[in-house]
Amino acid sequence: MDKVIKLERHDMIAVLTVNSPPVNALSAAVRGGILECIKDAIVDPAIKAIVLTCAGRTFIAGADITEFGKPSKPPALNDVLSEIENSPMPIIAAIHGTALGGGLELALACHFRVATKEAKLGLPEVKLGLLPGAGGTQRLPRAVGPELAVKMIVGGDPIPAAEALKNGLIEEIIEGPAAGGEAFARKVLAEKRPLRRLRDDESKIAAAKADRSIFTNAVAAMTKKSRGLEAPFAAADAVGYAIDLPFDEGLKKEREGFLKLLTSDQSKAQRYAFFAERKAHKIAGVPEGTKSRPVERVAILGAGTMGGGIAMSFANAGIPVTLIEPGEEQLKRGMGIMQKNWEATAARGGIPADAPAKRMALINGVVGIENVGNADLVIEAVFETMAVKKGVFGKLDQFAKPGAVLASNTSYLNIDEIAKSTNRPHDVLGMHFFSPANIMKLCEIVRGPRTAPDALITAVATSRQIAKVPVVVGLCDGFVANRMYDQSGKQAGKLLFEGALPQQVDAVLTKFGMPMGPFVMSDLAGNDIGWLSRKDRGIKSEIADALCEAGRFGQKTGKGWYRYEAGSRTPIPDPAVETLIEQTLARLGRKRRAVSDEEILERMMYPIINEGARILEQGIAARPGDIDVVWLYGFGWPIYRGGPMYYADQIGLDGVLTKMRELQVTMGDEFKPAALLETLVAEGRKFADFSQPA
Ligand code: 3H9
Repeated sequence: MDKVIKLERHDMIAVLTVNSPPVNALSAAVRGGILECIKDAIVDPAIKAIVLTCAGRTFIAGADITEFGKPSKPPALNDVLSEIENSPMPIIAAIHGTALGGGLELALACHFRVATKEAKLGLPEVKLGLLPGAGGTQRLPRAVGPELAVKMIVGGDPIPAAEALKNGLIEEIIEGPAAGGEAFARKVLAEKRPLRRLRDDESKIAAAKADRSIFTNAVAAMTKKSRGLEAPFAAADAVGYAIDLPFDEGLKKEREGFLKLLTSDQSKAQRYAFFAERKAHKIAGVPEGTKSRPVERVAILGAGTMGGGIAMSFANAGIPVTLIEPGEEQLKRGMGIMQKNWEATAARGGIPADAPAKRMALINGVVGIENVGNADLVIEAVFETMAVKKGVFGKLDQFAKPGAVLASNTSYLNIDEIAKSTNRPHDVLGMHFFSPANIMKLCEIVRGPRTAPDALITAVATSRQIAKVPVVVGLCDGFVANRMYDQSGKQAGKLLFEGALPQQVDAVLTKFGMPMGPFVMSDLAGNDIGWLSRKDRGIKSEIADALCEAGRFGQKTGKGWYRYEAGSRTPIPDPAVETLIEQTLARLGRKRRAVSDEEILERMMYPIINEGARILEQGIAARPGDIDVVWLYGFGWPIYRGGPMYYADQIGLDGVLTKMRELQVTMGDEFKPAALLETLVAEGRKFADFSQPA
């Protein structure tokens, strides 16, 4: 206990410090230690107040998630909290870093809370498919009122200390946690402040008791984007108990809701995703002690959709950008689009009114590649052909400063081939952003055979700095994301030849939880892009070609696989598309058949999983979890299904293999099972058991 909890007596103040790196999570040892120290301090006649604080980078960041799913060890967190709340002397939580989940719940059981300026406070349990299980849903509404409580509990995002102060969640902003907490404790004693037990304070929920719409409106606003998820709705119900029931009954109902979610498939998947994202930070083949190169300024080549979005991501994080185009006109257009984008976000209240000007000021738009000289990282986002890329990298070799990391945003091309056009292939790698690049969080960091480890971790660290989720991948056509996505894209096209309609395929995928189906996505991106590329490569796809020949390029032409009302982005199924499909099939002498939703789902998902297995087999991705992170953040895979590899484990690899074999017989070798899939099934293992050979 003395290792994780330290109790110091500063005359009449007991300072209790939790020291359990990395994030002071509430493991059994921490819970037990806090309980024992609090009991010790309370019975000490010299002690008049207790300050509860933490060492290291943060206040308690929540329950210890690694303990979930294992037999529970005493003491229960709720018992620790009721000892704190019922203490006869004031207990003050002195917060720095992040007080999250059980950490904030513990602070809410204290009589007073103070926090440093940069601290954040939140109940993010919904992001793990849970609801706060230690009184958070009952005490937070009593502290800040039901509207903000719903926002924090159902949305899961933390609030900064200033907002916490404004809303009565903390009493004061302090300089440092230990000294500030102690000074505040002395003030409480000097002023003889009465102990504030939130459980007994109903002043902030009184209005919602009289008019429940205050609560229900807040819930309706927060659950709008929670399609398919269980936790936000259960969490909202739990906040409702705070309004409708006496405290102890509410606490009991909260606990029931928490335990139900704890064993749910959704929460298991969400907790898996949490750890998968963190494991993806661990990169093999980087010698211990390798340091990331400093990145103070970046240059981006190309102010088109991708380049502009990437530049916005850097400016959003406060990093200055030199944005380069070969001509004035394209540059002006690119800069104008960024400005408009930010202004639209500011108009919606998403960023402060002065943010667009401040962010634009960080972007220096210039003409000419020779201007890359002062950048520590150069990201090329120019036209996607090898010849163009090689030309650009050849010039970069001439103008970029020594030691600059040279990244290509290519989504398919061979990074090593691109690197050959420089005399510094060790500085070259891929940083593949996803469209729209200012929104999508994934960044595939493509490692070539000659990429230097420090260049690699520089790209990883920099992408984290701009709030992206980096995943290191190896070299192959399309890397992880597009290589897998193309498998389902191919099937989507083929399903039309057999009788499915675009709206049926899309509906199956959105029901599964994907944000949109492939045909809505294609309408959004522009159907002509694929058409032009097919023409270029001499490839035919009769239905998609007929669609484009009819001028149905997608949203931009008001019709594509769907039709769109003027000014609307809502896809409306169009009988004209069904006719077009039927005519094309008749011309090809093919007959439509009924295709079941089940068949659609299997044919869209299993080839993805199979390709994922090949990617692992070939060492292109280090772990199945890395592939899942790619799908979660690159394509909006529903987090409550973990990712395609996790999903495959849940439905059973033997079932996937059997179906792939069946489809191979009827449809051909595109359904040939991956060797790794065969091996895992033969050995009775799952993707979760897979690790790359050392
Ligand atoms: C809860 O509290 C339930 C209660 O209501 C009811 C209970 C009855 N447990 O993210 P990082 C590890 S639910 C165990 O890279 P950062 C993490 O795996 C919980 N481990 O750092 C990583 O390990 P490794 C509610 C945890 O600075 C290391 O710490 N709380 C936990 O970017 C560093 O993590 C949450 O949901 C944990 N709770 O971000 C908060 N948290 O080095 C979850 C982290 O071996 N945590 N680890 O890979 C976070 O959001 C971020 O970790 C935090 C730090 C913002 C704290």
